[in-house]
Amino acid sequence: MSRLPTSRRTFIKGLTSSAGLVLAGCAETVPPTYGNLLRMGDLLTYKAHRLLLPAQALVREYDYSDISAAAVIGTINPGNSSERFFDPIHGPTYDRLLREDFASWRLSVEGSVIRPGSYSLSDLKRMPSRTQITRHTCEEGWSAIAQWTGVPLRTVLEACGINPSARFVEFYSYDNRLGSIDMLDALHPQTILAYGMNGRDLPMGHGAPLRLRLETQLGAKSRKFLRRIVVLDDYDEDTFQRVQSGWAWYMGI
Ligand SMILES: Nc1nc2c(c(=O)[nH]1)N[C@H]1C(S)=C(S)[C@@H](COP(=O)(O)O)O[C@H]1N2
Ligand SMILES: [Mo]
Repeated sequence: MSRLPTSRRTFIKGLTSSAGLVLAGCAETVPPTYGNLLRMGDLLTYKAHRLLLPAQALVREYDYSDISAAAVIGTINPGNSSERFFDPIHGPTYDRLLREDFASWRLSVEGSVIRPGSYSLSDLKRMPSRTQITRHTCEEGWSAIAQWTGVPLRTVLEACGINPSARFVEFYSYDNRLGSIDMLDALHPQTILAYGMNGRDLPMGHGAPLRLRLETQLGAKSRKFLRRIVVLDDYDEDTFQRVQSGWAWYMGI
């Protein structure tokens, strides 16, 4: 057998060691929304991304001097009943938690995991953290650079022990928004559950007490005001459609 050039060999070796586990779980070349005519855009962007990008390529990180004021968009206060995505059940809970500085707030992690559990903010802050300065790109046409600090989602998922059959992660917020991502993005090193922004606690408008930072996709996928994470073996189109029909599921950038 002919020898591969060194760079090629290293690349393949890297793939089998670090990303092998991830690829084994997600050997899909079509997104889970495949077959739905309204979701044709998902197929194109998903296929292009998954074929062109190495599985765990990092997005660009910036310097302190690049930090800009990030615009607050979407829900600003989930506890305010005049917000567009106000949730009649979880909105009032958020209002109470906000007034007590999130002391009794817990993130629940459930679904296809060996040890479902709930985590306080200090539990999450005790885990290894990651700080990154990245560009947030909103599908509405603006972008901003900010510094985010949090715990890698991967660390939390490993603490709960995801089942080998797990393929998606769903995020529930205190406003009426829901989002899901696949395991490849969930285990990406820059996918973090952020509790800090620009060196301070995450401000309310930007998603206090905890938000997702999903750097590989458009801003809308970085869900704010998290309360619950559910690990899924199968894609749950029904839940997704009910909450937000008309949007692309895969928003890779
Ligand atoms: N729960 C929740 N998450 C959300 C939103 C929202 O309204 N509710 N808006 C999304 C959109 S469209 C964008 S662009 C970003 C905005 O984040 P920012 O307010 O920190 O700039 O949050 C995303 N996450
Ligand atoms: Mo957005």
